[in-house]
Amino acid sequence: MVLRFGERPGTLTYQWTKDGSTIVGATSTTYSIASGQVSDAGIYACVVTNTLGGTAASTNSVSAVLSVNAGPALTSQPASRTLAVGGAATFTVEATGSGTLSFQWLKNGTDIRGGTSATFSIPSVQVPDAGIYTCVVTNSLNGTTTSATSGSATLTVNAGPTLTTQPVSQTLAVGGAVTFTVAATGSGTLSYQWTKDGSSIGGAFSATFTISSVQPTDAGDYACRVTNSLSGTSAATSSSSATLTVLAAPVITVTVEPKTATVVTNGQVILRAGVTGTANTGVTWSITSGEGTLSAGAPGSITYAATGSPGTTTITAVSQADGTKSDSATVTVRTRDLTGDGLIDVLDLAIFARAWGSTPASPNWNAAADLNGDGNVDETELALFLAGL
Ligand SMILES: [Ca+2]
Ligand SMILES: [Ca+2]
Repeated sequence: MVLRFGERPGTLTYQWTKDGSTIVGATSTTYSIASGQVSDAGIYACVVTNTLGGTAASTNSVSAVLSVNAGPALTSQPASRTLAVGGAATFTVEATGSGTLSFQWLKNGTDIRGGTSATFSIPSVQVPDAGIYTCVVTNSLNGTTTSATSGSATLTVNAGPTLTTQPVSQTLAVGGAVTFTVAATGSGTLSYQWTKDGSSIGGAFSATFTISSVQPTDAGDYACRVTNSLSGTSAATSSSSATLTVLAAPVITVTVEPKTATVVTNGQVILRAGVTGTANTGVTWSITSGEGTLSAGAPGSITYAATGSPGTTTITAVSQADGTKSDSATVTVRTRDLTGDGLIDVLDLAIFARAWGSTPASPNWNAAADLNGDGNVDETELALFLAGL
């Protein structure tokens, strides 16, 4: 800055003042301040004294006002913060300064396009938004500009855990056990929530989820949502989906042949059980009503002996693979003792003879005499009767 005062006749001396006080040493026509400071602001004037012929006369110059553009001062700094992905970030500076203030936000030292207000906001924070944010505040005064840079504010983004193991799709039969597993890394304590077809599964809060006995209704898409925590924020990452396919259970059937049979007491009949739908075709035979004995035969067959009283006997084969599957045969046991007196003799033969050649439509039909149950009384009955004598 240079102040200059016009020259006058005679011997002139000069004394500069600031705010009315003498500036020591400032006795030239010009007064310079090499590096203006805020404290230099004030009203400057120069007292000029004219000494001519032994007389002195002084004149005060017109005052000059020196304003100093001290630059903006930041009164509030932006604050660092941590947000989960999707959160809203707002950084704010407050500054004072003469003239007009303008703002320019920077991320990692690079101007942010449009970031020209005292407040800079990111409505929905994403991972790439993480970084260091600063604001340069500039004031403009009488053609001068001065800037000040705010402190740094760090934006940390909690992006959620990283899944290192994804659940694997599995296929198994009804009744099997299935376990889905995830592994994840992340800050803080990780928490887990398994979902099936997008809906939360009650109690499924571990890194593994097990179904000990799979049912057809368990089929679906399974995933795990893993949540971490960081500086008071929490963020979740969902695993990929794993499909559980449940194979329909094979239908096990048991078929006993023959379904019905008629034998005379002490006679025998061989029953067979066919099993489908399972590799284990074994059955367990038992007499479920009536009398008689069973003796093992070839695999899948049994020999029933009508060792008891005449009547009806039910023999049942139960699948060893599935105890709910069974089939039965009904055996009618007849006796040669048609009189019921405990003897097989000529009296029984007489009854048998009366029914000889009959069928159920015949007047002389006697079902008890049809010893083999085939609907007539003929030579077969005769042979069976005689065999018992
Ligand atoms: Ca008899
Ligand atoms: Ca017959």
